[in-house]
Amino acid sequence: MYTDKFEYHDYYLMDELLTDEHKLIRDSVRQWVKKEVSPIIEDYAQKAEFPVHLVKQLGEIGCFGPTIPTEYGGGGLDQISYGLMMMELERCDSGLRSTASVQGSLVMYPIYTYGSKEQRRKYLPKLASGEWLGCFGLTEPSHGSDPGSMITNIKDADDGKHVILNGAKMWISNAPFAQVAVVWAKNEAGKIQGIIVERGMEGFTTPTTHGKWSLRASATGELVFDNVKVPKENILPNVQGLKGPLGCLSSARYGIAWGALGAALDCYDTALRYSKERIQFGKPIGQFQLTQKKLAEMITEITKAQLLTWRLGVLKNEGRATPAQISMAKRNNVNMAIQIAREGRQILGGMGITGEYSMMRHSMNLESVITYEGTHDIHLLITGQDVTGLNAFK
Ligand code: TGC
Ligand code: FAD
Repeated sequence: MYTDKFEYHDYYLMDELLTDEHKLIRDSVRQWVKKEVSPIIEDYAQKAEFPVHLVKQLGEIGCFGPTIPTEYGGGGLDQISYGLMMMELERCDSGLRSTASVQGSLVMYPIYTYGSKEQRRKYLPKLASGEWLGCFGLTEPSHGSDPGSMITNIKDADDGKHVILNGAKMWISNAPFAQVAVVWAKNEAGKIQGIIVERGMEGFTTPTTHGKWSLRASATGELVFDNVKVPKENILPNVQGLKGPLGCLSSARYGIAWGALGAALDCYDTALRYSKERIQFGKPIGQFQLTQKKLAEMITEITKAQLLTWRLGVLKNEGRATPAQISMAKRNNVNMAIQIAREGRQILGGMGITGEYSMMRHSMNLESVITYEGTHDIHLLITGQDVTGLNAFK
């Protein structure tokens, strides 16, 4: 069974940049992960099962919507607190962080930011507590990197009090267990709008996606809408256009930048410890220069990413982080983590491919993380557009 011996690595004394409250939040999530999740996560991943019992606990420890104001059940915390939480969850498993970042950034955030007072009151407290789980439907079978071309649509129904929703979303985290879906669809004028769809509405189904080699402890599914009659009051009133879902992605991608740091730290910590314990040719493998090169490069990349991410958090707290800055951090950190997982697995030799260690699970999970919320190349093109002023997408 995988055991959690994790020790934090802080080469540039970044803890000095955190407040006592930040450290308390980080340490309490770490303790919860160590006690409740680390002992079971490998088993759930091996069985490709979603540990649904953790949803309520994630709510109880404040991981759902930590930056949402307390009057709606959120934590009222700053962006660095949110980031630190995502880092601790993902150092255990990217799927665990996915559950929390979808709920907070992709479901609660749009309801809070674009929703009416009634929508906020109805949904946010239940989502914050984990009583309800939510999902976010943007990607479609034929429209992934280019969500603006979506075909899912809403049409006014006869009585004017409802819309009829048709279409399908694919690759949706949390979908099979979600009570609530924030879905993006085009209205009759061709404008993208957000609409809250509830489980139980006739014509709405959420088939599970099977056969994943990645994010096996996270539930993924489709959202299928076959003439679903949805009350008009479920439309998010305060946004139209692609900037609605992309605004949510800015929040979630920011959380992923922190999350990827967690996965990288866990892989580095595991590889470092193993390199000091494993003896070959009469000495610890950590004494060989080639192993030291790997470890030295890992901690260098982690340290650079820690600084990048912390600065992004400060800018986000000040309301100054741009979508392109967030793209840079998401892209850099996930790529950094995937390289470290791969190098780290090599340090573990054959043991690295087993569930005795978290390395291979991180490695496989990060293949999804480097793809969702905008692929590695899409984020590169966002940076390219930002620095040149020239748009590669159009
Ligand atoms: P474009 O014309 O560039 O932009 C349309 C409008 O949106 C604005 N905008 C943003 N607003 C807020 N935040 C951002 N990050 C924004 N990026 C752009 C933009 O200013 C414009 O506003 P306006 O007022 O002029 O209308 O749009 P485009 O169609 O050319 O697309 C650009 C592109 C390719 C960058 C974008 O579509 C994109 O990011 N594609 C990647 C798709 C993606 O990330 N999908 C993620 C699906 S959700 C998911 O994966 C969840 S996984 C969750 C988990 O398990 O953790
Ligand atoms: P495509 O868009 O078909 O891209 C295929 C390849 O083409 C990629 O390498 C891409 O970089 C490249 N490409 C595309 N356009 C260009 C271009 N202009 N220039 C250069 N290269 C390009 N979506 C949701 O809405 N909600 C969720 O909760 C969610 N959860 C997910 C969970 C998992 C496990 C996974 C794997 C995906 C999830 N997604 C979710 C979907 C995810 O956001 C998409 O997979 C992602 O945006 C890429 O879309 P695609 O898979 O259709 O790939």
